[in-house]
Amino acid sequence: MTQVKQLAAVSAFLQRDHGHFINGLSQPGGGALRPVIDPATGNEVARVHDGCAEDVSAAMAAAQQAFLGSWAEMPTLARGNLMLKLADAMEQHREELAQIETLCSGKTIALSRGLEVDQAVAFLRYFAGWAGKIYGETTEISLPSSNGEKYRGFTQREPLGVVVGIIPWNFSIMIAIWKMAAALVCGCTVVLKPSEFTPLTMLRVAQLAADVGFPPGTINVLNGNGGLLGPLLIEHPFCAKVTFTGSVPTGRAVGNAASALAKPATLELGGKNAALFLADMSVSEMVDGIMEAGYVNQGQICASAERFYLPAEKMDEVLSALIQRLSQLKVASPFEEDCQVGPLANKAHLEKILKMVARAKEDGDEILYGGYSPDRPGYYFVPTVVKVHSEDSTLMREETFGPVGSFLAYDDEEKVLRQINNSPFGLAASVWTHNFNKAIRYSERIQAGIVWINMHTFLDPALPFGGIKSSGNGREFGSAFINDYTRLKSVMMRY
Ligand code: TXE
Repeated sequence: MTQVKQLAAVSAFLQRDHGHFINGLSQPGGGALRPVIDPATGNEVARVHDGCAEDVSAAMAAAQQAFLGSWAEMPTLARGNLMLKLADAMEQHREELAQIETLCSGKTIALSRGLEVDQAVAFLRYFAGWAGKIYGETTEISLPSSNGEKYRGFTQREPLGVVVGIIPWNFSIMIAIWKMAAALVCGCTVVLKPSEFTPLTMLRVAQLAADVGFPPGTINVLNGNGGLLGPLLIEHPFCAKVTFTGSVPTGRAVGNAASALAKPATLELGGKNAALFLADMSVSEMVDGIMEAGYVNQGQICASAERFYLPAEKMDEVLSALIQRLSQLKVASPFEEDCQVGPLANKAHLEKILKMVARAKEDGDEILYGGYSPDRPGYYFVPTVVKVHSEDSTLMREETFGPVGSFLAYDDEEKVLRQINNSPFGLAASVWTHNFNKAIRYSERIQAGIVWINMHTFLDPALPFGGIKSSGNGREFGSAFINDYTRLKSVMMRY
């Protein structure tokens, strides 16, 4: 089958001396070199210098200078236009960005193009459209004046300052763009810290941003060890806010570090998202829904479903049709155009999932399909179907962040709603049925930041996204992001 040919631009980019992008320039720095591993082969494809305290200071100083100077002085609409120009440049470099992403994350090339780059471009354009539309309010002053004088008050939204964006490896471009675009359109500047596993894509995007005219310091990228750089960035006096997507334990550490200094933090953490199928759905509709909800990008999407609740009378038929479907997926190099199952994103992640499957077996759950690494190089893992014996199974409570669907049969809809809500997490969920009355009522009762009806994992820039309970706080997208990246100033006058 057609193997994508590596672009000359990608080969040349990989050979460069990589590190950071600070103050409008690629700045490799002198830190230790960390290999970038292609998860499809286990081979090294590039090396990137780790950042240190001096690099943090340089990036934060550049971002602060731009925040107070060039970015603040630029008319709002001109900022939006620059964001649109960056979106155009990313579109022009779509294949190059997609290939770098696939090399670092193992995402299939089709998903890298269509989900990673195209979606990032769409979100960037959406946020650019907010330029000039971020308003305050005027208000009458409520208390009476004593000498006939009058008062008037108004509020205005002010940018917070330098935003530190900490990015995971599952969508190294798209999630970085969510955070960066929201910050920039509000008038903030950014220092982005990509995952150690996917350090390259945002270096390329930052260069494209400089090429289209973003002033030096508005977009900075700092690579290296999150445990070292994260606290240094958050505690830096110029850091006005942190926005994080990633695992629950790291998110808690980030939230604690920020709140200790009274700095706002937007935390988008994982979950154990549920998908509830009501009995009126046909077997093939259920299988389509399960594939959409649980197995896209090998389940490495924070909003993917991992807990599936199926009506008892249809469970076995659905699972055998699902296994049939999964067994037909093409496992291949993610650079093959028709690859449907690529590798997991990194070795540590594969090892974690293998351990969780071993634990499920100890819990007495039935691995009906998959659950192992196929015999080939790289970090491949066969999409897995597990029939769990109880809602207390580890697989019903802890996130695998992989293609591991856990299935529990139910015969009482009231009871299943209680089971769905009996989770420490609340990021996303879905209800699948032709009965719209029930769908709406159940969506109101399910405790999650977003509930889809007859769909799953579809994120739109116009609709706010974020979790409740241990899945985080703050909201991205829609108009809700404005609260997270601006502060309200009140002005009062006498006349
Ligand atoms: O995530 P981390 P990791 C889950 C997934 C995976 C597990 C671990 O199950 O197997 O998390 O992955 C930076 N202060 N998810 O270790 O640690 C780090 O450098 C500040 C789910 O990659 O959460 C990276 O840039 N930052 C998830 C980012 O945090 C720190 C997506 C995320 O890393 C830091 C990714 C610190 N002390 C993994 N320590 C989702 N739900 O979207 C690390 N970092």
